[in-house]
Amino acid sequence: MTVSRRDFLATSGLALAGVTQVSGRVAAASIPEAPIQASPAMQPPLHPTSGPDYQPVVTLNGWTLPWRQNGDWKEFHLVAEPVVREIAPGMNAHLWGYNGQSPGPTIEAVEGDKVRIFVTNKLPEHTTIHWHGQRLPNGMDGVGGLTQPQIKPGQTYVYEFQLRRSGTFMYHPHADEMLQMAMGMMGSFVVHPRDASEHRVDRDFVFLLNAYDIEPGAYVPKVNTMLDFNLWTMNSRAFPGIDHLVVRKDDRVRIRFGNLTMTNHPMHLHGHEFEVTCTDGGWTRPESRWPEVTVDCAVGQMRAVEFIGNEPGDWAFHCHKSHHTMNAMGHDVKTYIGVNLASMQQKISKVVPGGYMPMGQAGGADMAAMEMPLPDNTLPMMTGYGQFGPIEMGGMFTVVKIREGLDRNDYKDPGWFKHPEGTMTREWTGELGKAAEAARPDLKPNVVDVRVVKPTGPMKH
Ligand SMILES: [Cu+2]
Repeated sequence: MTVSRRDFLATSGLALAGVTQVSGRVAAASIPEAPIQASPAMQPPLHPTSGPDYQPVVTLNGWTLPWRQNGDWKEFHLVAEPVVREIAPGMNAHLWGYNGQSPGPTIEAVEGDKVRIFVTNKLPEHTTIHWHGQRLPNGMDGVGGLTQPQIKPGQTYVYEFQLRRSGTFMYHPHADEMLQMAMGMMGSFVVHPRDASEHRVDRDFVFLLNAYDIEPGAYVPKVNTMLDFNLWTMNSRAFPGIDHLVVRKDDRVRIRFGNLTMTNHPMHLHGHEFEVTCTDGGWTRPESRWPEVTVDCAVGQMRAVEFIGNEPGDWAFHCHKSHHTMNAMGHDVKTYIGVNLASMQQKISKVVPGGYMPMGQAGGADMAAMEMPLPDNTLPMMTGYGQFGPIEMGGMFTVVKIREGLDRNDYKDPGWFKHPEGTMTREWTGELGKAAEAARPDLKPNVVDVRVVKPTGPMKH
């Protein structure tokens, strides 16, 4: 649901405050409406109603910014402002973003278009927007201090440039950049080829990889964290909150993603091989492509991968760093695999009042199914159920759902895959053979017994 800013403000009892200042040739009266998006759900693609045809992108848990045509110019209006973003059901984060969401809306236009983008700053500090990957006049590049003065709170600036290349781009602040990106300020920017037959696909998905450090029970990210983030997100959503990518069997699919975290993400697709067809530097030459099932996306890079979705099923699509498919967790938890916890628990319980419950003796899977009491506004470390039980994932994980018989541009969740007879793994209940049945004393786990000593005096360092 897209609501106009005026409607939203009216219903929420707020009023537009402050004077907007527009630099340049455009009078304040002619500023286009800045629509806002109240929902974190994927909005239907925005098909062009004028100009060249193209297959519009769908933004995971996001939306495309409506524009208006004003003479030669396609006009957009971004409002930088504090937002509340649902990271997944059960957890809201207090972020900064654009037009009601973090990330901001996807900007979508056509090669050769002249775009005029108004940027209104409703943050408590100054900002700018840098148009990552675009060829443009230097003064439109959005680097605060270097190519423009920062946009002060209450001011509106206007950026004007012609889109010289089609491809996959993004936008983000270049002012107090570390803090503003750690707070969620970013968005995708897709430029379609003028000739709709070039680089044509049937489904075109886009999202940004981002990360937050929000302590369990808190709402605001810690903005000075450098590496040890605890929420690894796709478009500020963590599994199981991330939209599934619904694909009609035999569709040509493009997935575009950019990385604005502080580390790289090897993005891995199950069941299909793909080719990297586009980066934020432009389309790759066909002779430079090779098949992959994982592609690393370094910090500040974008990758678009393409494949034919011809294997029906529920295919996992995720970052292959296993810590990035976890939600908030403590990283200094001891490893107890192989430790005799029953005896340790008994011994510790004697010295710790209130009892002690160790976990993880047989591994960590028990933690996915365990209902542990959590602080309010906290996601379980790994969660989300499939049709066969807990998926034991969090973070940067979602599912590509390939189905026969969908309509073109139908992105509705088709439910879980119904596996055809005889195509699923199953428990073997027949003969095991000697090797599997025989005991292997040489492989007996080396169980460690723990000695617990009650401290008797002040700790010495
Ligand atoms: Cu990752």
